[in-house]
Amino acid sequence: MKLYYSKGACSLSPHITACEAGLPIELVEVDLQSKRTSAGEDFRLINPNGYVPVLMFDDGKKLTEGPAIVQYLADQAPDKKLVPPAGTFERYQLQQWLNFISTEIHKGFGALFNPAMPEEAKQVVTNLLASRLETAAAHLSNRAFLLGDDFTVADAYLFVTLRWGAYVNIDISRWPVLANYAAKISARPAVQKALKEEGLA
Ligand SMILES: N[C@@H](CCC(=O)N[C@@H](CS)C(=O)NCC(=O)O)C(=O)O
Repeated sequence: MKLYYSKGACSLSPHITACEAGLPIELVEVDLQSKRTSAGEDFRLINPNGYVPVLMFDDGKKLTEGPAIVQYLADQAPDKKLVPPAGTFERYQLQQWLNFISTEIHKGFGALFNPAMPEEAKQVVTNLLASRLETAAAHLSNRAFLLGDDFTVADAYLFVTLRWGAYVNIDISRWPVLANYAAKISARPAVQKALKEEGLA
């Protein structure tokens, strides 16, 4: 399996998941500006949308969209309990969080990274994003991880988005709960492995 990724981007979430699951994956770096892989391939032939992550299987099948990829990877190592079993209510709660992170947090940050976004619009997005981070902080105020006592792929994803605060002037330390949560996740050996492999630790 190959994971097409870009340093520190949302593809870090499936990368962390693969490390947590102990699954061997080949990493292929993508330059998101030029849309070329490190091997010089045209990345748009791999994902016409031009974005990471992409999980490519040895038989040529592909999976895109982070929330789908992390669930696929986690399901390959059920003993690691990175996702609740399919069909349980907890699995839908996991999907609720993956969707919330994707649409309310990830895409909020994404807009702030966009150099074409006018300053006034950035302020609107920043305020909305802060209210969504407030929701996550309130939820985490009385539990260790999003689903309770156990780390799941939703935590890997939220952690990745929280790292972006520093780049777009959203100071996560404003929410001590989130800062402590991110520090705890960052210290996990599998997370450190993924960060090192992307040259981020
Ligand atoms: N809907 C996709 C969005 C992925 C996405 O936003 N990827 C960003 C990096 S975090 C990207 O590659 N952006 C480059 C581009 O869109 O040109 C998913 O959830 O996986």
